[in-house]
Amino acid sequence: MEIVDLGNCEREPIHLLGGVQAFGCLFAFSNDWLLAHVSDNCERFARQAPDDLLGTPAANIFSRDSLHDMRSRLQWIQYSDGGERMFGVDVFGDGRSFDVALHKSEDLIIIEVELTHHAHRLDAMSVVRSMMSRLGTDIRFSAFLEQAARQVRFVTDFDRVMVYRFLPDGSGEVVAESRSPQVDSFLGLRYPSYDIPPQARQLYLRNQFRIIADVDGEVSRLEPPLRYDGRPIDLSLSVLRSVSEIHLEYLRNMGVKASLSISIIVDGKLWGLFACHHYAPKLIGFDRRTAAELFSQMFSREVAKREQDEMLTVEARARALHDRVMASVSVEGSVFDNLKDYLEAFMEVVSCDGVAILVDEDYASLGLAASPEDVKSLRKLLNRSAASRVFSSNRLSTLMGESDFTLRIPGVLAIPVSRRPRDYLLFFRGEVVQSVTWAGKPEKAIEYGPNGARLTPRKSFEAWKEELTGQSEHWTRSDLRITEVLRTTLLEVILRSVDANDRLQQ
Ligand code: BLA
Repeated sequence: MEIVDLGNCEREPIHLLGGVQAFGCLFAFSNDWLLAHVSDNCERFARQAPDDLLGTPAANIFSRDSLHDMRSRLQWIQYSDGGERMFGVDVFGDGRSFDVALHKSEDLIIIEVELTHHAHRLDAMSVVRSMMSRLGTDIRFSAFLEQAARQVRFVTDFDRVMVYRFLPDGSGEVVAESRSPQVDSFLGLRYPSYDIPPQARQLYLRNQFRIIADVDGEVSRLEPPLRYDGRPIDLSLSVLRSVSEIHLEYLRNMGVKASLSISIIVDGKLWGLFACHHYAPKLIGFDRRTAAELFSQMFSREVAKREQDEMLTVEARARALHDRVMASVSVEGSVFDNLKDYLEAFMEVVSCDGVAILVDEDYASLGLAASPEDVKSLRKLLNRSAASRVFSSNRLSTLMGESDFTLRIPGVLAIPVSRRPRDYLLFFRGEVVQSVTWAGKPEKAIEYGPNGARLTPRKSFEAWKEELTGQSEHWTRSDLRITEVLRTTLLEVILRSVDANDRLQQ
């Protein structure tokens, strides 16, 4: 049987493609500032062909002042993983004005230049300041995201700006949008995780801004293509990096001619992207791109703050419950007796359809309830999972098979109360049939070419509806945080109950 390996998406070496988008020029210098590589479009910039430039000192290529600036910027780079930027510089000493990005790639000094966009220059500082002030902090989250999309459209002038948010399974959804009236709405559409492969997500944490000025645009190759040690040049931090052909095909299939994407990073993780589309080639100046990137960084902090505030509110509620329970725990009561009176209170702090307590053979429940037999089979599953860990699932049938029980109660969150045989406080959630609209049927398109089978971007993005059944709402980070607080409550109740000694011995 032929084994088809479809890892081509994951393996695409997007940082080693050896080219830049032709609107800018890349110079790579050795440590002693001799030109080691240059993109083959250099004549338009430095007015000399690659062969004339390679091996020459930077002082023969750049103006004295600009080289002086570059050298001093280089000192800062060692303190960060990013790069430095300079705007409106007369790089070649001939009166033309360029914007410059500077970073290190291993032992190479990389200088990227592009012509300054004079037509729509902007003062990035004041623009970002007013963008932030327009965001508004006391509005609902959805309105806040929409306002952010509007601000990014304001500064980039792209046809469609989306806030694309990653979901726990790696797929993503357009959660906010601002668009020109001429283009369709993508709001609410879902995209599968392999549309943005893992190495791309990894890279987007380090390099937070990507521009594809023209999906059919020219690519300028680096000359020579390989480093002195025979390896390709790592272009991870480049701002002009040419983009994977697979992804260009994806955008062409969508009908998009230019794209921008800006990372939204919350708590060190890629939370989402501002994804921007334009239906004609579009290059916006480096100053505008920088303003949009800076805005995204400040916006990311605001998202983190909102998530943190929500967590604090949730924790405060759980702590209040803790205090209430602890104030009235009876030292004469058993663990079961002490907990069963609080089922209603537990249900108030965790959003759920039912709650139950299972201690030895004693079982009490409130709201949506599992039968004692179902709960015992659930306990078998729970006892097999890691001790003292909170267990959660929003699709129990994947672990226990389909049954009346797992279809009726697909969502379970279980907090272990003791060690062996384990007792549990259980939260249940009923089924929620979710209708998901995918942008195109998310099936993997396999194509057979000279190198065997490979995954290709899908050709149709026509909305495709899927009804997701047999699952409950996801348990969120705040749900899990509350259960952490409740675990401490449970531990203290156990310590104070009459059967404490028995339980601790187990
Ligand atoms: C990269 N895929 C990307 C990027 C986005 C998406 C935003 C970042 C690059 C950019 O700025 O355009 C996907 N774009 C989307 C999504 C929306 C959007 C989901 O606008 C929703 C609105 N893609 C595939 C398949 C493969 C693939 C099957 O569909 C692999 C075979 C690969 N996507 C792929 C690769 C990159 C990518 C390799 C990296 C491109 C690069 O940075 O060089």
